[in-house]
Parts: sequence; C-alpha cells; structure tokens
Amino acid sequence: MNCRIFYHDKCFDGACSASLFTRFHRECIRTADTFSYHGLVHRAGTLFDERDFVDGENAIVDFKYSASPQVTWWFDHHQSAFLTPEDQKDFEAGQADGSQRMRKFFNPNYVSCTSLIADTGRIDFGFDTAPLNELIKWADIVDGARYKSAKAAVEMAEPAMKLTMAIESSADNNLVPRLIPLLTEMSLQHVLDQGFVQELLGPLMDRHWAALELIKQRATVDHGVITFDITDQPTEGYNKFIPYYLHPEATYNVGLSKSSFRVKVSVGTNPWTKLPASKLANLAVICERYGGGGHARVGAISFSPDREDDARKAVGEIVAELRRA
Ligand SMILES: [Mn+2]
Repeated sequence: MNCRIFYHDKCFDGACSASLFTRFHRECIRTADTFSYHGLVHRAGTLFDERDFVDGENAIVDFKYSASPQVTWWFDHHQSAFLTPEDQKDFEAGQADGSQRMRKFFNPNYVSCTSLIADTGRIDFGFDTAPLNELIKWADIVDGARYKSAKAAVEMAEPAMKLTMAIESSADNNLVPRLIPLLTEMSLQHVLDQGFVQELLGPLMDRHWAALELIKQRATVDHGVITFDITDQPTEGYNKFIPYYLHPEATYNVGLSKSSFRVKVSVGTNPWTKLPASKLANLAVICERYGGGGHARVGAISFSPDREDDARKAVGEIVAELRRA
C-alpha cells in the first residue's frame, strides 16, 4: 500500500513532522510499502488538490484540516487549523462518534506538531521515540522560537538552525522530500554534512547576510512595532528573527515581502520581549480577519501576487492596531 504524507512545506517542524510520522507508521502501523511526500503551503485560494491524494493512506501533518474522505491521518497544532466551520464540524463529528479518534489529532497547546505526533505515538500506539529525541527537541525550539537570544537565532551556529534556513529558503522543491527520510535515521549534524545540503548552504548564507542588510535599511520602529517592505526584492524567505536582532527593544514586527506565488504579510511577537503574555495581542486572531492565520505569537496572511495593494493596506491597519496595543 502507498502512504503519502502531506506536510507544511518550507517549515522545519513540517519536515520533522513528516519524518517522525514516517517512522511511526513504519514501526507501529506497518501497512505501507512505499512513502511519498507532498509539501503544502498557505496561499490565497484552494489549499488542497484532490488529485494529489493517493489510493491507500493520505496523512496531513502540521497543516490545515481537509474533510476529504481520502485523508486517513491528520495531526495539527495550529490555532487556525480549520479553514471553514464545515471543516471543524467534520473533524468534531469524527471525534464524537469515535470513527476518527485514533486517526485525527488536534492540540493547539503543543509547541510543535512533531512533539504532538511523538506523544500521541508513544502514549496511544507504543511508539519508541527515543531514537528521535534530538529531532523532537529541536522542532520544539525552532517552532516555538525558544532560542536563547536573537543573536543565536540569526547567527545560526546549531545544525538545526542551518537546516531550518535551507528548508525555509531553498528554491529547490526536491530538497525537503529528500531530507525527510534522512531525518528519520540520522543526527541533524549528519544530515547537514550531506554533500547536497552543503552545496546549498554557501549561497544561502550569503543571501541571509544580504537579507539582514536589506531589512536593516528598510525597517522602521515606532511605538514598539517594527515594519518593513521588501516587496521590490522578491525572496523565497528570510530569517524571521532579523527584525528583533536589529531592534531588540521592539515588541512586534509586521513585514511585507513577495515571492513567486504570493505577497506575504508576516506578523510576529519578539520572542525575547519582557512583556507578560497577558499584555500581548493574539496575532492569529488579527491575521484571521484578513484570511490568514497562525499562532497567538506569530501569524501570516497570504495575498495573490496581484493584490499587493490590499496586502499593504492590511500592513498599515495592523501596524496601527499594534502601536495602540
Ligand atoms: Mn508547526
């Protein structure tokens, strides 16, 4: 039987979730002969193409719910996990009647989807997660932005940080499907040492320092809110801690960037802010108002490339709202 795993693309936790799920399925479910991988990204419009689902098992990890009857597994920890109220009703019905209770798992209290899969696998299926402890630990650090400092996050000494950069910003769509099976078997350092990964890193580090320079020139900060617009310099991604590295005193960041398929509004909270959680705005709620989503401390909104003006208007409104907060 085929098992296809749909994962949050360009995301370290998405790749680790797909990797952990592969090993979980191989060791505890044992019905699949082949595994294949399909990355999903948030975009304006439809998220799933039904034609991508295979006969056999289709698993979605670290990404929004799909009510398609072909989806047989789902794990997510995003606060904005349901695109529509109908999707949420479909999930709740499967939990209430028990039919999907051991197949579909949602818990927004988890820092990473990787650790949600690990705990579920261990507790409900007897999955031995000990060989993957390094992966699970780093998925929590990266997805929860639990770095020691903005300096550690931007200077990227740890192998997990460099892999995160490669996953988030490489233009090579085959990279993550190639990394996922390696992450089930090897240490992060060993994965990083692979020739095809090393080849990517040099140019990506150069781009990283160039992005730092660009954001330094563009970023302004007022009433604790950093904002910048780099839509004239299209990028497939940048290190999201750069704004706080440049302006450690700020509380929020609202960035506008452009890639091949979307204009993206990125909204974040400084992970090293001294403000108590009770004083911070819920960014998932703000982003949902514009059709985006995410977590309480970090969210995003995707606009189609021809709606740059709407994206810029959203930035203006969100910046004003956060400055008042
Ligand atoms: Mn995640």
